[in-house]
Amino acid sequence: MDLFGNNGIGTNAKVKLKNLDLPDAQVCLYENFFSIKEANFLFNQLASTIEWEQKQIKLFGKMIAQPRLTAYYGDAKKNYTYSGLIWEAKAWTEELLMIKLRIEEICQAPFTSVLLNYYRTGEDSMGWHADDEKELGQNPCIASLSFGQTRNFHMRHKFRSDLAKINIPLTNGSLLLMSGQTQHYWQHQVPKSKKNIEPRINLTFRTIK
Ligand SMILES: O=C(O)CCC(=O)C(=O)O
Ligand SMILES: [Mn+2]
Repeated sequence: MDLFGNNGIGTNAKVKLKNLDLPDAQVCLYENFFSIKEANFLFNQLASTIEWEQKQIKLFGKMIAQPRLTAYYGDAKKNYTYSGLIWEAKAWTEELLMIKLRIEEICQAPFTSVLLNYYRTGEDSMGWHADDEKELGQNPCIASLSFGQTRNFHMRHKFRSDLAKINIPLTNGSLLLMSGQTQHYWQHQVPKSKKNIEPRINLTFRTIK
């Protein structure tokens, strides 16, 4: 499939931007950043070509398997420490580089790496956290792409209990951008779902300083 837009598909010109008006944050959502056809194609490519692993992490002194599969790709030597794990970047694949170029068209951020998550069923999840590791710099721009099953993405303010939790359903082909002070003031999670649901792949592009 031509994902660079030479046939009229694949350009970002018609992508609709929704600015989420959250205090102390800069968050915007591009629904259908990739068309459904492109997103389905990319889901299958990523599911079969990425070297997925289930890592063990230490939680409250005990080693447990992360409730999802993960992978980390990027520029050479742009390693990342996350959940107590040191991630060594695997070399960019063709699809990941193409996706990176499409995102950089609108983000003006030179992404160095991507963290990938594969949620196999509704049992797979990611707990509350902020993407605030020091190697991401002061106010990181995180570009989060979703393929496959829609999953709920929750956000909560770290300090203001008067603000309700936000739910953003992340659909197939959507792009969520978090930048500015978002990671200082807000946490996010992908909760488990009791429904019998299909898999989802999420890519978060990051810039390691
Ligand atoms: O799967 C998602 O939408 C969130 C992923 C995430 O927060 C992360 O990789 O840090
Ligand atoms: Mn995150």
